Amino acid sequence: MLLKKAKVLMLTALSIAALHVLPAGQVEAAGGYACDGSPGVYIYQDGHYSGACTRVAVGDYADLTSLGIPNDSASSIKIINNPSSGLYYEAAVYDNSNFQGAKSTIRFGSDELGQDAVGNDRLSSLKVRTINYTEYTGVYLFEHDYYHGDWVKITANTPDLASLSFNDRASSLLITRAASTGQSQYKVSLYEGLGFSGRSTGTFSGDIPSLTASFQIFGKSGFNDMTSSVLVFSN
Ligand SMILES: [Ca+2]
Ligand SMILES: [Ca+2]
Ligand SMILES: [Ca+2]
Repeated sequence: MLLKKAKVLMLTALSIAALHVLPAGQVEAAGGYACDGSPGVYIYQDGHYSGACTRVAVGDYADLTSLGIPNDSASSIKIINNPSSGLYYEAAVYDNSNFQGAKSTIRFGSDELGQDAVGNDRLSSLKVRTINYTEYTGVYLFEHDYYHGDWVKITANTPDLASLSFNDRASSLLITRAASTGQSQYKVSLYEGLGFSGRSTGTFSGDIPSLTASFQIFGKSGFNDMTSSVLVFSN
């Protein structure tokens, strides 16, 4: 009897796992799923990807509670992409229901939502979508350290960041990596002045979690909130 029960349980577990191996072209139904490592957006109740977790599939969710997630409880978000299928996930998260109020757009996860516009324990609605490789790849400049806050993506030389409303705002920087090799796809030089003038960080190809800490050769605040133009080279 016990053995039979165990067998049934095992078969159930197998069929649940099989659900996530979708035939090519078939899209997973919108909704909340177990945090099983499948691609998608993972919403955690606590910071640093801990506490109760729900994986959210592509869809618009005007009220977070429809996913079984308590309102105003989310503290971190992890993104798991599916590079072999060319699918990258983006979560637009809102303070209020019906996609209203403070908004953060997250492509690389947030270990502390309190560092982003939406805030800690504020999340009430969200939209999850996939973006393709072209939309995903680039050099991302972030408003705050450790890839938090507003961001802009650039893929070409940018002589005036004010054109992207990002003059003297960058505090961290992330460069996407090729799915096949894991290598950074771009090299970057940041400049203090417009049109690639003034002091420069020199050329680098790695992520910079803190422009303050990484470039203290320029003084106490490093290269924080100083960047006005950027040269971008293919790597
Ligand atoms: Ca929380
Ligand atoms: Ca809220
Ligand atoms: Ca900043």
